[in-house]
Amino acid sequence: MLGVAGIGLSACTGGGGGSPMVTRTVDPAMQPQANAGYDAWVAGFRGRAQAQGISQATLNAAFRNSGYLPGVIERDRNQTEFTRTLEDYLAIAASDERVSKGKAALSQNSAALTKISQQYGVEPEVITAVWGLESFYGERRGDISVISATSTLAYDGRRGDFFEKQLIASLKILQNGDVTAENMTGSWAGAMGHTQFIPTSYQAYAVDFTGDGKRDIWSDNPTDSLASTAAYLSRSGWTKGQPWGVEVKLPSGFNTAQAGRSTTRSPSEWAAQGVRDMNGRVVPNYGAASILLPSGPSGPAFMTFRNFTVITRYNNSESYVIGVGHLSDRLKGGKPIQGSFPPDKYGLTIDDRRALQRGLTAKGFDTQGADGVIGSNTETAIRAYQQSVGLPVTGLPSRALLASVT
Ligand SMILES: [Ca+2]
Repeated sequence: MLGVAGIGLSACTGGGGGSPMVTRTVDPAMQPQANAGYDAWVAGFRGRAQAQGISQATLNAAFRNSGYLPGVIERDRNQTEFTRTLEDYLAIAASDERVSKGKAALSQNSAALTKISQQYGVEPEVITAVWGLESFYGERRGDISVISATSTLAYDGRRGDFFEKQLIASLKILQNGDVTAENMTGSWAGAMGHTQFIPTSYQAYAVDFTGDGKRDIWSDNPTDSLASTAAYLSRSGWTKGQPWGVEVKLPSGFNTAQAGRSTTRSPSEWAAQGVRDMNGRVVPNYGAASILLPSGPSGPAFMTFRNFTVITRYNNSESYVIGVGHLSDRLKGGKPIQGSFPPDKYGLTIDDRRALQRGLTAKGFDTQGADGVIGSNTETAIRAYQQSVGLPVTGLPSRALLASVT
């Protein structure tokens, strides 16, 4: 969250299948390794930490089993800035599996979620949707030492100031007794627990909802995490009972220059231009609204409201916000997105891509599922297939490839 890659949708997705990621890190690059430069940096850092109120004892406990993680630097360097299309993102964010697991999670935690919702004024489905996107309902919380990860990134320096702040916040959390250094684990970038709070967000928003005196977002019990997420959304201005947005139909000839978050009008002004919901009705007045066309004028259209902006405080990615919003709608029993997405850059629709994945798999080149998202598993299968039939090995989908496997 907050622009730091968590382990939710930013990793272990794509390429079909919903097999849960292994939760135990076996990668040796994610085990502390000797590094003299890092050690010297930590020695200097200890003084700065003490000046900010961190005790010698806390520092000793924190760094006893922590160290430099080369794998963290690797992940930081290899963050490809390619952005998934909204269609691919939603295929993952609101996959059948994520929706059905979310419904199960809602019912398993209904007592806690009801109380949390009453206290903070955020719908259970919205809290659960954040949980689903951030950690697949707790399955992918991350098991990397937060002290190791944040100190490695602070030492590395590419975003040194940011991660030194996260490291200081982590040490304050330890000093406060909320968790031990061994149990303070998270993603490679230091996002922790069921809803992937970075340490400074934890400091600002985490709450103890179970009443045991600890704000415990790390344990299997998600209650404190879910309440902390609700507290965060509430403090960011969430309005219960209002949608994040609704899918709409635009009239032909709609001036798409009005699309985008910077233009807001009342729903009645949009209605006067002919904008309707997917049932042909005027959208109720939920306050100032924008029209978003994330996949261009031929893709689905959304009318978004203030709650959309609230979710951006959690993660300022339009796809993320629509993902949370749409997943929460699905958990409430809502329909999939009804508008059709334009074909991808290869001229393939999601149905074409699914047919391609099924065709490859049937021929013995397993794409690990047929979700219509071309990820590394599908690319590997394409390469192997191309090689086997003597085609140029590109790993890229195409209409010709689809025709040859179906
Ligand atoms: Ca607690």
